[in-house]
Amino acid sequence: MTLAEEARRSVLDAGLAAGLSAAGTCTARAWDGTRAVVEARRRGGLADTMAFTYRNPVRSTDPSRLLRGAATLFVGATGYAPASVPAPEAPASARVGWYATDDFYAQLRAGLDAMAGVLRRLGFRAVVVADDNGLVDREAAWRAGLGWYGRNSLLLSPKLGSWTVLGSVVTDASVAHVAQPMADRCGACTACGPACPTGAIGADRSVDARRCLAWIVQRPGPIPLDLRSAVGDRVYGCDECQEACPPNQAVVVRLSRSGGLAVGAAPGRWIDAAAWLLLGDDDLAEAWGRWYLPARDVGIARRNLLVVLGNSGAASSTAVVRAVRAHVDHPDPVVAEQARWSAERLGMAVADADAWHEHRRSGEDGAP
Ligand code: B12
Ligand code: SF4
Ligand code: SF4
Repeated sequence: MTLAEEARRSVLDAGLAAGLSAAGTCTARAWDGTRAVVEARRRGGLADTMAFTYRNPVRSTDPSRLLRGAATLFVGATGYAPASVPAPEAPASARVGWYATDDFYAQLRAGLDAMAGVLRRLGFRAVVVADDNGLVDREAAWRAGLGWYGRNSLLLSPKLGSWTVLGSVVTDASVAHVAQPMADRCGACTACGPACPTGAIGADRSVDARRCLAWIVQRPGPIPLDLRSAVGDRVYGCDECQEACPPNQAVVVRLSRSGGLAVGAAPGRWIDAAAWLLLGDDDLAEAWGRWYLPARDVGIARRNLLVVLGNSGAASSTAVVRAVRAHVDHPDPVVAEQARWSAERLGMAVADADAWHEHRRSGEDGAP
């Protein structure tokens, strides 16, 4: 059944009123070209050990796998452009990717749920999908005319930049409106490539996850030795290829002037890495909260916090030294090895750390 244009608009308006910054529609036919790209990236090793949309490319590029009789995607984007940039406070502050400084996905889901609600009230079926393994979100957004594919592979909207999280409602309602996918607007710009600290961006607009810090800090196991310095102060996410992007910078300037679209919750940008490391496992898992943590393994969080301390140069901070020392004999070998690397980088002799642990075991005060 076809949805009249007025009803299509009312669905989009419901999403915009409930948390979306932009919304549009496209047909729900399978994206064979996208499937071929996902498979080629996986074959070429660019997906590393990631599952996500790579687990089942046939499913993640065909909306009818999510809803039989799928006809249309109502696609939404929620903006999170950082309107202000707070300064770090702790001697070793760890930086959080802008997209994770607040729960922007909750806002996105609220908008998508609102669109799904209207569709269901009109008698249609509707399934919400956002940032899971079900669908390649960017392809839906591109086809719905919400933005163009930047050279850094991100979906860039003229109004919001790439500071967006994306999702869709798959429905069996048909619409007559045909969106025009947006043509490339990067033009001659190539700023994101050299801005990437690890050279992860390919000439074909691909990102090699094996070198992308956003994946390196999520991936289980030790952080590859040759990438540890490049991780710098990042504990979760990486924004370099977005911050270097001129259209993104223009969005930030516009927002900070207008005060509109308040986003980028300032307190979420930095965390005190040493203080978090000294938390017990349950408290650390709670502090990590909604951020992705494979198998809820809090050792990955400790590993990231330790690499940040190792890169901090803050060897004169008692809290930093104490936090590193407390992990050199950690039962998780990945954590212990990372702590030893960080101790060495800070100029703390590991033997010294061992001696400290001996003291601690024999009941003396553990403070350095
Ligand atoms: C796996 C994944 C990652 C991986 C790999 C990233 C990648 N580039 O593939 C890692 C962990 C590295 C990652 C990092 C980040 N991610 Co991520 N990630 C995903 C996930 C789960 C799947 C992406 C996917 O399927 N990739 C498969 C490949 C094939 O897709 P692709 O690179 O987009 O390929 C297309 C383009 O290359 C395009 N293309 C190529 N050449 C050409 C030429 C022309 C002319 C055209 C038109 C198109 C085109 O066609 C390809 C097929 O569609 C999605 C969520 C989802 N379910 O979709 C989020 C998602 C892509 N990530 C997101 C975010 C926010 C990030 C980070 C910014 C987070 C951060 N701050 O750390 C970084 C950015 C890194 C970067 N430069 O991409 C957002 C992106 C929003 C946006 N505006 O684009 C998404 C959509 C999550 C969401 N639902 O909001 N991510
Ligand atoms: S997120 Fe960081 S590491 Fe990944 S491609 Fe962008 S700049 Fe490079
Ligand atoms: S930095 Fe330039 S090339 Fe890269 S995505 Fe932004 S506009 Fe495109």
